[in-house]
Amino acid sequence: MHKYKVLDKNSVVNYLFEVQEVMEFFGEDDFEASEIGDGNLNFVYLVKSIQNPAKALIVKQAVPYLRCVGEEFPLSRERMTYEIRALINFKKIVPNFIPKIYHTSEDMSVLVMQYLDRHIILRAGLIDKKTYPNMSEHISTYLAKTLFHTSSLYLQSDEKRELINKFNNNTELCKLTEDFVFTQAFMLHDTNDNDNVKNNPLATKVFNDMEFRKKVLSLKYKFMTQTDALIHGDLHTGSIMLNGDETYVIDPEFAFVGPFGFDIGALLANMVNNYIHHHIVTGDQEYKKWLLQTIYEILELFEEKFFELWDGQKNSALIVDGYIDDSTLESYKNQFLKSIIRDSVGFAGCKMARRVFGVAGVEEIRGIQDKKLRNQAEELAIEIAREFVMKYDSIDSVDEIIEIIKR
Ligand code: ADP
Ligand code: SR1
Ligand code: MG
Repeated sequence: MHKYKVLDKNSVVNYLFEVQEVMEFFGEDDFEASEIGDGNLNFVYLVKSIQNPAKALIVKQAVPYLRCVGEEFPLSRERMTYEIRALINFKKIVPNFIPKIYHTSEDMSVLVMQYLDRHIILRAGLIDKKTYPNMSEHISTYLAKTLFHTSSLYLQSDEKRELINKFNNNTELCKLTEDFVFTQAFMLHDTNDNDNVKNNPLATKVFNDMEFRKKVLSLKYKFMTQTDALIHGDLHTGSIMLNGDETYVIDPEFAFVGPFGFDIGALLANMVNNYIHHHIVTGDQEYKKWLLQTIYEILELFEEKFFELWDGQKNSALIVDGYIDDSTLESYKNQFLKSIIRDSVGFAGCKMARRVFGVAGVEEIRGIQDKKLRNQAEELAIEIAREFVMKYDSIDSVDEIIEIIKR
């Protein structure tokens, strides 16, 4: 049992001396740490053997504030407890897509995991126009399996409630999403990127768009009340590390039992933001085509795999075998899947739009140096995001989603 203290690159090494799994991993080797975190919330240390630098581990620690703002934005370190729990849960369901875990400590808000040394962050790969032939296959499996196996379509009633009890006090991070994704980015607020908001006609238009805001409320309400499945909660392209062969999902500290469509929507939003980047900045038609094809495949394969899992499950909290005849069940399932895709589109719209003026921008848009191009990218992001949000509840096919992006 450790009393919590914030680690640095020296004290993290001393901490690890007392962790048996880590000492076994490094054996006789000495090791040293450097801080490599680039996320908004936490500190991430790369710990390497001095004698054999290829041997390395990652140590992640949550501190009691928001890293990207500083100590003036307190945020309890309890978020690491949820990240640890989620990783353990997801590891059981999709072991190939979750890094190996060596050590966890809720007391120290520390997680020690496999160093993904041959993998890069998906966002960086997409900016760099890398293609990943296995990505849609892997991510659709990840989504279908994690969502299905943690839902009432698979679990029994008591198991589902137990899952909710374990995750749904992740209050602070859920509130961050309610604020940053569904609220503050669409109104004048001091957390926004206010240098960009001043005298900006697009910001004025967005902040006065009450029809849009009203529709966002319907999605925010779903986020706050729908307990469908254990979701990652922040599945943007910075939470995926991959190469041509392997795909890993990291950083599930926002996990809670929430709406089916939220993770799918997060990924869709960030893929579309990348598409916008290439449309405006690089103009690379081939790459844009690959992005659209990948988005299409992720959504189609997700539906296919989710159906398949459901077809194999005869008894669950929701449906007991024999309750409903086959053709009625089939049409119920079709309607159910359609509603997941619709919600995903709505959430994607909120998640795209929040990246334009809200607190946390994305490299693909906020990182554009040329002011004119950045404005064009922002306009297109808002246009697509708005269409997603306004039309989400009448979307009928994946083709329609692709058409909205292309236009
Ligand atoms: P935050 O919670 O602050 O967003 P992340 O979990 O996203 O932190 O990690 C920040 C960065 O650390 C990632 O973008 C990635 O570069 C690096 N990182 C995190 N986990 C690993 C890992 N297992 N292997 C290699 N790099 C990692
Ligand atoms: C200031 S925290 C902003 C964002 O970072 C995380 O990755 C989540 O997306 C959160 O909304
Ligand atoms: Mg992150």
